[in-house]
Amino acid sequence: MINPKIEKALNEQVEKETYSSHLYLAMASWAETEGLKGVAEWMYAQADEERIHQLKFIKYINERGGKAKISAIKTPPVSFKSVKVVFAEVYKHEQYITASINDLVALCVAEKDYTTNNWLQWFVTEQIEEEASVSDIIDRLKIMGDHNLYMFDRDIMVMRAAAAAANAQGA
Ligand code: OFO
Repeated sequence: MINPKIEKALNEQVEKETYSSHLYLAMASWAETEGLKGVAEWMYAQADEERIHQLKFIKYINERGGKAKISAIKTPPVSFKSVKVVFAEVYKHEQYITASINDLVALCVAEKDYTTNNWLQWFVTEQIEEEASVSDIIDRLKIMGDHNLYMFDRDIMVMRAAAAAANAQGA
């Protein structure tokens, strides 16, 4: 049976992963209406990944004898100032999620829940990748500048397709 403190913290993470998915969906929709197809595809795919994270937490809580809670999620912003602002927001958000995963790990160690700690290590690794890929995109944006958004958008579309192909091969 899962420790109630851990169950509560994992349920808070369900909420955070759900908000991540909502936020990226909002960014995808905004980019689509701005004609930025590459950014939109990247964000839609990212929203799907966050939904998988959300499900992983839900299923783990239930599997360990707890009860996953599905709560109302705050509305993400509808529009954004620029692509640069969007990716800066994504980076900030992922750093927040990384800190949250680290807090979960620390709680598991304090509560001697080594099973959940072990299970969480997948997310620890995932966060390294998430932060690195966004940081890479921010660097590209800096190099290309605002006047080269068309190129950037195509570039990010190619990046996403390559990542999807690599994932499909690994599956
Ligand atoms: Fe779920 O990793 Fe991003 O937020």
